[in-house]
Amino acid sequence: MSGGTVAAVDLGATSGRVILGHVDQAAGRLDLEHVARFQNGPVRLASGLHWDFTGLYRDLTRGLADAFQREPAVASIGVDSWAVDYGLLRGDRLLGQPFHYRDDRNAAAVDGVHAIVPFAELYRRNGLQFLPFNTVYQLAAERDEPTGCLALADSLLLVPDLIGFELTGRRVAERTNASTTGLVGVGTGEWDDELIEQLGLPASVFAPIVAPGDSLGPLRPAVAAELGAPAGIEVVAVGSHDTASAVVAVPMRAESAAYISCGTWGLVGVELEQPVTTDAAREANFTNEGGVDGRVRFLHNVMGLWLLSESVRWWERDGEAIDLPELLAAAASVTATVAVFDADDPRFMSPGDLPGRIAEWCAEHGVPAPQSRAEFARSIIESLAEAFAGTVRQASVLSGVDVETIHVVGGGALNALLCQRTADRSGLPVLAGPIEATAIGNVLVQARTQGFASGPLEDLRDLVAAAFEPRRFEPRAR
Ligand code: LRH
Repeated sequence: MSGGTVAAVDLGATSGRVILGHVDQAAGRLDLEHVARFQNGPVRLASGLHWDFTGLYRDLTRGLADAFQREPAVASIGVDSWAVDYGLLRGDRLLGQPFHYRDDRNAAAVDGVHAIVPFAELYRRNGLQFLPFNTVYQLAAERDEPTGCLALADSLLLVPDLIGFELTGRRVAERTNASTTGLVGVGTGEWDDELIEQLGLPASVFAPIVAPGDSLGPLRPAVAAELGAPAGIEVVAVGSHDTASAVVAVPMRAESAAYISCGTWGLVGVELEQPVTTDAAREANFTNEGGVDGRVRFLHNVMGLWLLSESVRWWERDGEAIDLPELLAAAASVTATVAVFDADDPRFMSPGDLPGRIAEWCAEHGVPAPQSRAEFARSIIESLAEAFAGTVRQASVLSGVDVETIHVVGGGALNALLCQRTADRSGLPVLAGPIEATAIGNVLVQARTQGFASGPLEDLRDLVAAAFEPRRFEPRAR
């Protein structure tokens, strides 16, 4: 076995990137080469909050063209993105820009779905925590809208699968991401046709499920020509749910560790071999999402760095530029006690005046609201650290994993204050990094398909641990 290079397209809610991964497991080599980075974000149209899919596709294909220019010997391409959102197709034609999961059309559909299949029954079948934007609720909204496109569509593809389709012409549903729709059986990993029928959704739009590591086949010739890619380059399904890819690259010992994949969201949980769908897990709103190699991502969504990025966006709305490292330094030197609010409160989900909503939460709960921006930032970090610590404790109790270490991966691993306060509030050491865990997980699954690496996730994680030494935060007295 020798090494080689693959290209990872990793799309987050605020930015996307194209990264080359050079892997040679036998030689202990795993390194990343950043090729392109571009903005992403919601676009508000008359019909609601959408993603600019065509802009994203343009940016990622430009990035891939750059990647092939730098490294003509790229062996394959893998794509991951945020979960739950989809595009509808009629033939090859995309029916409109995909909706953004923060659009509020979903809320109205929730009761209708639960009237047909009560939540407890839904949880037994799909094992998913309640999030108002799970695809199942979005599709119920789409089905009921007079202008909804579901009735026109002959296929539905989640965002990474939609990109895979544009690149190769092949329609598939990658399993880890399909597991976030709410329409996949938690025990079977296959579409739950009975549930789909009960909800009055058209079964024929769902594509065949494939597993991470499966090949989607070569690029369409026109795409290969546009990218300057050699003929025959294939697209490989990775853990196309970004969180599934991130968990692949957590350098942990799963029997004694929890992870926090911290970006826009803080995904806090443990990796299991079997799902936990007990009443207690349902009541704590824990999810059993599909992981790579059939593992289970038993976790809960905490609001994450969205609280900070959306506050900053609000403060910047009149054109003022805020320097994030400066704001975080000011937050670290706040000595006053700041409010610790419930970071899980659904009022923080939609875009807009987040500082105002934090102040409103404080007023309702009789605690003094932060005053300065530094105090707001500190209050957000303390609230996230408290939610992270509490969720790790719950994950441990619900799953039986005796958690000794917490791994923080993703952009949040760069936030030393957040990592330290998570260690302090949990009483456990925090190991921070890698920051690009999602891209690394994407790269490693492709590398295994290409024969540049082999073995179970544990072997891949050994490679990560050696290549990206984590930064350690010891818990201090609070
Ligand atoms: C993180 C994430 C998360 C989902 C949310 C929609 O990027 O994929 O796992 O719950 O976005």
